[in-house]
Formats: sequence, structure tokens, C-alpha cells
Amino acid sequence: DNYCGFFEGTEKLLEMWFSCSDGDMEDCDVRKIPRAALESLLKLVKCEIISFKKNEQIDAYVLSESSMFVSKSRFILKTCGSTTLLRAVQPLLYLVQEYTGFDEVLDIFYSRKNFIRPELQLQPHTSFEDEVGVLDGLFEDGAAYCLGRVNQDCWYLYTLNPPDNFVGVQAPDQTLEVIMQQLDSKIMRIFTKKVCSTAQEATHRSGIDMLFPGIVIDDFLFDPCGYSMNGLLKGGYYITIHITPEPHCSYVSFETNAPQESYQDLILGLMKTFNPGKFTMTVFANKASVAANAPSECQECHFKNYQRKELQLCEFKNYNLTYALFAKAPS
Ligand code: PUT
Repeated sequence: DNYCGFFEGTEKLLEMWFSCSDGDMEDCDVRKIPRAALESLLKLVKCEIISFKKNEQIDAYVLSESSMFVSKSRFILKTCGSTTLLRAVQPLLYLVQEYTGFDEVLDIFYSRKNFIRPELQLQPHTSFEDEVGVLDGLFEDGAAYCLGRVNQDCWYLYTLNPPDNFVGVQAPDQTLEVIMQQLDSKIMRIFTKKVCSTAQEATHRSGIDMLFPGIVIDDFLFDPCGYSMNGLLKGGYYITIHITPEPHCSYVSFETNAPQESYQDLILGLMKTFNPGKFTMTVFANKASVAANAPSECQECHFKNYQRKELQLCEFKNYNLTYALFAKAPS
């Protein structure tokens, strides 16, 4: 029974957007990369595909260590544990060049929260400086940031922030990520094989299926514990949830690109579902997004029982970013 072992739930998250130098993108598609090539790519990361669902806009993979989403011009890879995500970036650039018709990187986002046990990571993930070294070797005009407190809870980001003439993603785009820790142990037990025999049972008993009613769900319950799900919505929108339930390293991440003018009700739903002791939220929104006002709205955000410990608002060339940390008020 490994239920008491340590697991690093903290994910590394890569999102890349591609474009074409001649402007004609009709025949370009990242989904043209063959499955076998994606499988080889994931070997470099030390994870594999365990489930797959698709709709017209997105190919969504549940991985042995988190998730991958591939759509026409965007590639998202999220991996936890001691995976080596950044070893896949250069090979991915070759695959995009070879199979997809795209020949330019439009934007890149690499982010993660501080690891619980950084000493267990493999190169280049042993420090953010080393991760930045890999990315700087591949991209011009990359910019590295740390939000939050460098000696406590913090969140690292690498993105393109060139001085001028930056086009970036013009279509409306937004991403909410909520990273929860110190979770309610009663709720976490749902995500063990002792309590639920199937992923569907865990999805239903926890109330995850009520967060976005009607969503198409691909869920997986690990043995002896741990849970992952991808959810597909119409219009090219996804949600993904990953759960490490072990009491001393409990961790839940939630991510979606679903557009909402305000994410307050959704975050309240997450608090009700998981009851974390603390959580960080990040919202990226570009100019065309309906979530563009989320930063100012967040200054008014109130979550019952939680105190806002940090709030940082950033303006990048093409996106506004909000970072906030909330922790339960002492009772
Ligand atoms: N995880 C980065 C999200 C960027 C905006 N889609």
C-alpha cells in the first residue's frame, strides 16, 4: 500500500502556439503529428498515454503522469512526478516542422509552482535557473518570472515577451489554473482504490461531474490512489483535474481555457468540492478574451474562510496575468 509514500503532484506545464510565416494556415495542424511520434516524445518525458478522447477541436490524452491536449495550432503538455518535460521541447519543434505545416512558434508558456521536494527532480528540473537555461537555448526573447514569495509559495513562468512587433495569439484565449494543497483528507480518500473501485465512481462521489454539467469526461483512478481527468466542452474548451491524495503531500490541480467573465463561482465550486487549506490561482487572458477584466475583478474576489495572502497583476505584450494565493483563515 503506497498510500503513504511521497508523490510530487506539482506539474510542469507547457503551452505552445504555432503559426506560419506565409500567413496561410489552412492546411496546418499540430494534430498531423503521428501517434507513434507523440509516444516517442513522451518517452523522453518519462510518461505514456493511458487514455484518449477527442472532439472536432481537441485531441485529449490522459497520461500516466497528467495530460496532453493537441489542437490545430496549440500544444499543451502537463506532467507531474519526476517527469522531464523540458527534454521534449526541442524534439517537439522538429515534429512540428516535419509534420504540421507550421514553421514558427507564436508563443510559449512554461510554468509550475515550487516543488514540494525539488531534490527529487531530474535535470533540467532541479532548479528554475536550469529550466530557463534549456528554454533560453531554444528561444530568443524568452522572459523568466517568479510570482509569489521566492522563499515560500511561488509560481514560475517562462514566456515570450519580445520588445516590439510581437503578434502573439490574436483569437480570444484565456486559461485559469487553480493549484490546491493541504486538502481535506476525507475528500482525498475518495481518490483511492480502497474507497472507490472505478474512476467514474470517484468523479461522481466527489462532485467533479457537477463542476461543468454535461461535459464529456475521460477519467482514470490509479492503483492504489491518485486520479486524473480530462473534460471536453464544445468550442475547443477543455478542463483537466489531477489529484495526489496522500495526506502529507496532498495536491489537486484544476485547469481550463473555458471563457468566463468572472471565475469567482467556478473557484467557489472548487473550494466546495476539494476544501483545500491553501490555493494559488492564475488567470491568463489576452485582449480579445471575455476574461480580460479578471485581474481587476480579482481585487474584489472574496472566498469565504480564505484570506488573500498575495495578489500580483502582470501586463505582458499580449496577455494580462493575475496571480493570487489564498489560505484558510485561522479558526
Ligand atoms: N498555461 C499558460 C496559459 C497561457 C494562456 N493560454
